[in-house]
Amino acid sequence: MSKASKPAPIGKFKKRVFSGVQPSGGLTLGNYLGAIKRFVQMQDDDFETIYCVVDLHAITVWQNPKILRQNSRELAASFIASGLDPTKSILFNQSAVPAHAQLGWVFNCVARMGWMQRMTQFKDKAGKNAQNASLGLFGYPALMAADILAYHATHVPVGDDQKQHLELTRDIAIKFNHDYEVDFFPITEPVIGGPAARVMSLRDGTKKMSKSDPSDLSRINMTDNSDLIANKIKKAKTDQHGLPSEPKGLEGRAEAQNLVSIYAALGNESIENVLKEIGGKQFSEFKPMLVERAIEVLSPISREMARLMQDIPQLDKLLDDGALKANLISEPILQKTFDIIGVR
Ligand code: AQP
Repeated sequence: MSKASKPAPIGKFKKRVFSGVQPSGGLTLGNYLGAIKRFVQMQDDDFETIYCVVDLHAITVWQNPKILRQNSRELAASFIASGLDPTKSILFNQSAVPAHAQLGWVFNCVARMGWMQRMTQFKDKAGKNAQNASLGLFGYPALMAADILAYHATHVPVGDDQKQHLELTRDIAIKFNHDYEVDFFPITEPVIGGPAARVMSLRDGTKKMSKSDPSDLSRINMTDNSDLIANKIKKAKTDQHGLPSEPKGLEGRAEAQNLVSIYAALGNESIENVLKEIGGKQFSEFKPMLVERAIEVLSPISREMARLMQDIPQLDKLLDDGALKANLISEPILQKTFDIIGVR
């Protein structure tokens, strides 16, 4: 460590979790199993937990303002309905805490073009029309690094699709610390794993389940009622083989692998255990079991979401209180960053 970093009280990293979800549409089962369910588990471990509705990320693709506001509230409601406790975790809107955008700019100046050009999510989302994509979509990972590092977060629970962005967050922290000869930003640990780290589309087992997929049949939304859930699972793509008794039998069978992984994650079981139970069954027998389990887990969450959405002022207050707390942590880290880089 160099002299520039000498006794910096906020340079001692405590175990702190940060993660966020975009209010870019209704939440999917992929968001729930890959991220939110684990957000809730981590708030009961030995961590300070900070969770964010990342609305500034959502506008990297055009959003209808009225719908964006509605989606942000619905997302906050779904966090709480899934078990996130605002007395244990900090929950807020990204745009309500200025440090995100301000540190995001600093990191735009740390990250390299070559790093950004390697990001597969940009390539997937911009598609063939990359020249027409927003600059924000290209710079998304630098803002994500700011979201995390504005809190000196040490652990970030995310789905497998975000792994590359988290590696970039680590690269940004390392380059910043190196360029300014400090030991200021932590090198964040991704928390990825479990049977549903990447939930796939119900229509194509090689594609991620996503809120923005044009086909509603490709995903289970957290607000789907029991009939819709049953119908989507009934129509989910499968193959002509029965279910194996061991994980090896799922190799090369993307759709079967996906449905079994979802079943395991919903029941907090391992894939091995599930296959001991369902091995030898046909999809016609297994799908009703999956429907029953999905409804059992999702129905209470969607009911609670609907109840929370009845009281918007209360929800808004909760988010505002969260933003005040988030600001108390991130503002001193931003000010110290400005001090290190020689502005203000
Ligand atoms: N299919 C998935 N399986 C497991 N985890 C997933 N996540 C998203 N999809 C899956 C995780 O959910 C968290 C929030 O993601 P996000 O909304 O911020 O962005 P995303 O990854 O781009 O999610 P979507 O649903 O695909 O949104 P759109 O369609 O708007 O781009 C992250 O931790 C993510 O890993």
